[in-house]
Amino acid sequence: MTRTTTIDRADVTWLLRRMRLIRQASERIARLYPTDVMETPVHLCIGQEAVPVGLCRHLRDDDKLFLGHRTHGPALAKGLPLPKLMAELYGRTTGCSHGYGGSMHVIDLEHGLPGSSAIVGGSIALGVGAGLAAKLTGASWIGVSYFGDAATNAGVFYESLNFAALRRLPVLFLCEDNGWSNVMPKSAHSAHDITGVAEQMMPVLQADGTDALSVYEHAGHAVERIRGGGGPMLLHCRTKRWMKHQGPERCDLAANHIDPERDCPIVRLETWAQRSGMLGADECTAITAEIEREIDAAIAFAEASPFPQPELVEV
Ligand SMILES: Cc1ncc(C[n+]2csc(CCOP(=O)(O)OP(=O)(O)O)c2C)c(N)n1
Repeated sequence: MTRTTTIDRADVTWLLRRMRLIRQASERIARLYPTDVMETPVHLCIGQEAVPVGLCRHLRDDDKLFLGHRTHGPALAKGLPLPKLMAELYGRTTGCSHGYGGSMHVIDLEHGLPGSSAIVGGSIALGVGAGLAAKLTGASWIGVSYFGDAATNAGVFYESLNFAALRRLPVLFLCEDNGWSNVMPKSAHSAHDITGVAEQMMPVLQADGTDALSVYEHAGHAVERIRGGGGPMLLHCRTKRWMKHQGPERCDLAANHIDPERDCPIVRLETWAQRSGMLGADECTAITAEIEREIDAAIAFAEASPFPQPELVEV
């Protein structure tokens, strides 16, 4: 692969801002969750922020991104406004799914989020459908199927890759590989090599999913090629899950070989941005403070919003 993706100050600021939004919102959710104000299970993505932001910097609003159960990071990276996510978690009518969906079912058509699936692997064929629709109608969007490593054990993974490859559809398969299926390590849940399987059908790129620059660069190549008519690709991003599978608690980081400095995508990007002179330390601090205010406002919005009333349910 040739290294041609360029990155400028606006890109770096965007990547850092969105990662901070995802991290700080997740930390706030984790703090609030035990108080029972949220009407939904939550699958947080602390430590995994580099993957969604590196991808979504290259996506347009009309590109269709299909998610699984761990939605918050990629949905915010794609443009879902934080107040709509918070209101959804609080089960309020102003939420992105009108308070009926919760954390695992986020919809925002304006920002290319047509739906997400709590069924592991359920998002994979949907991205292929979006790619097929683009091809049949002449639309220029691409479909993106976003899934974890365990989803590749489902039969729909193979069927989707096969169909997309046969029809040369504009689809990106994004595997966010955190090495876990709930409490089961990959060695116990999967007998295949994800990239090896995909390589039989399409070009595969591998990015470091703890490094926003690596994901940004590889996703840039993939999206450019797919949009240019090159057919589907798979981007494999190995990353680290800092949280327990579900809920507000962290894993034992040391036991999981996670170093919160070395493996932190935010520390990595901030360090690089400051060393290379792209951003100053004061700018990074200002981003953190701004986002705390955004989170306060999003929570106030959610708290002030009504719950859905029974008469709003259409029969
Ligand atoms: C078809 C199906 N089987 C099992 C489950 C229970 N389940 C929910 S999340 C999960 C693990 C998914 O792991 P992965 O796809 O790698 O995503 P991650 O949670 O690591 O982000 C399982 C087994 C489910 N939701 N759907």
